[in-house]
Amino acid sequence: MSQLVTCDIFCTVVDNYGDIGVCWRLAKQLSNEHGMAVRLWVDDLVSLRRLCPEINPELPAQHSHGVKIRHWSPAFPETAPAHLVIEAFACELPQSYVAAMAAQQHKPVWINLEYLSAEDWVADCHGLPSPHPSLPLVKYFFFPGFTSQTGGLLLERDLLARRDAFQNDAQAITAYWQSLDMPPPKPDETRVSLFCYENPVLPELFTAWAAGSAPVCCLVPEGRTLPQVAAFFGQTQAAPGDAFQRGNLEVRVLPFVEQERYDELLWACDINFVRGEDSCVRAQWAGKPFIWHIYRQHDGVHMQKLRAFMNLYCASLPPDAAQALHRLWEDWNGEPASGQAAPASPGQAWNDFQSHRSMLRQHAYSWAQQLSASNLALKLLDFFREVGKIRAS
Ligand code: TRH
Repeated sequence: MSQLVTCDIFCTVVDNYGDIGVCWRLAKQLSNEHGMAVRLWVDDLVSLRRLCPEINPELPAQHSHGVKIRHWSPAFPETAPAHLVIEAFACELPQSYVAAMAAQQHKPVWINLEYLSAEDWVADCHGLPSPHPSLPLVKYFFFPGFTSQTGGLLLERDLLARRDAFQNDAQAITAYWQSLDMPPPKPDETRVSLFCYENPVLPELFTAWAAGSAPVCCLVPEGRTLPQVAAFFGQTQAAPGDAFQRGNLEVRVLPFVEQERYDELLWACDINFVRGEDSCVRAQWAGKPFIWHIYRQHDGVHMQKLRAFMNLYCASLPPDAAQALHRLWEDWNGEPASGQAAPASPGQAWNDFQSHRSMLRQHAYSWAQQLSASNLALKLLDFFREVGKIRAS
């Protein structure tokens, strides 16, 4: 791009780290890979600091990783709007900023970046315009997704090459385990990362691992799951650095790492349990089998979302491997697999899943290759140029 393109990303943190996780990743990518001048407005700098420890939550404005970060407080300053304005997850833009957008001769391209879903309707809604009811502005819905008819997924330019280099370098992997103060996996061990919400079936899975015939080493990043982990081992609390053993199960608690380092954990483990949105996408890029703990919604629509994704992900798998995966995912999310009366039982589902491991490993790798054709940042920039051209003509 010849002219310096400016971009404002607005993010409110609802809970957890997914909203800011996605915005932070996108902000870095637009700046570092596409040379845009990016400003990220976020209402909760403490959450951003978890992903990027150099952030100072006290500062109203600061720079990190090529991005200008502004604390989005209720008293919004007078601000010249950017060329590209991204409202993440339908957070409401400050009125004064919207008025300033409307006053521009060349109106900014205004995008509402939506949550990720594999449901069919996403392709129909991706890119739809929504004219402002009273101002000369149009907002466009941009839906991330898994097919070419959607907005694609966040993927850094060099991510898959870095992943391959890491996964093919035994020394790098050993050094990684050493950096966590851990030995390399034993030959018959399954090493698992576990990032999830509070989950009533977690003790059952732990029990199955403890009683299993081969060792399982489970790495749990610091977070909401720790009280359950502690309770399983008869402790009152668990903290980073703690290690617990029962039967063939070893659980180690890890610190919550900087966002850029979380990928290595996913690349190094055999199987990853992930949650929400962003870690689920990262697990897919890792090219390893993964189990998704979906973010629960009150009206239960999360299970439709989960099943839509499962159907897409499993479409090219042999039926028995697909069934094993469906069962474990559904049981982990507290629902018995569709059409089955038995209660959710991830312990049993695990054994079946394990018997398809090598097939699921190959599938996970080729799935990542296939998905990489649909890159969100590139699609967003194409969309921005297209809309900009229509406006100018
Ligand atoms: O934190 P989440 O549960 O976020 C959720 C979802 O995004 C959900 O859709 C949304 O509605 C809700 O928030 C409000 O899970 P998610 O999306 O995986 O985000 C976690 C982020 O934390 C991700 O960017 C990866 C990052 N992370 C680290 O940086 N270091 C770590 O050690 C770990 C475990 C995660």
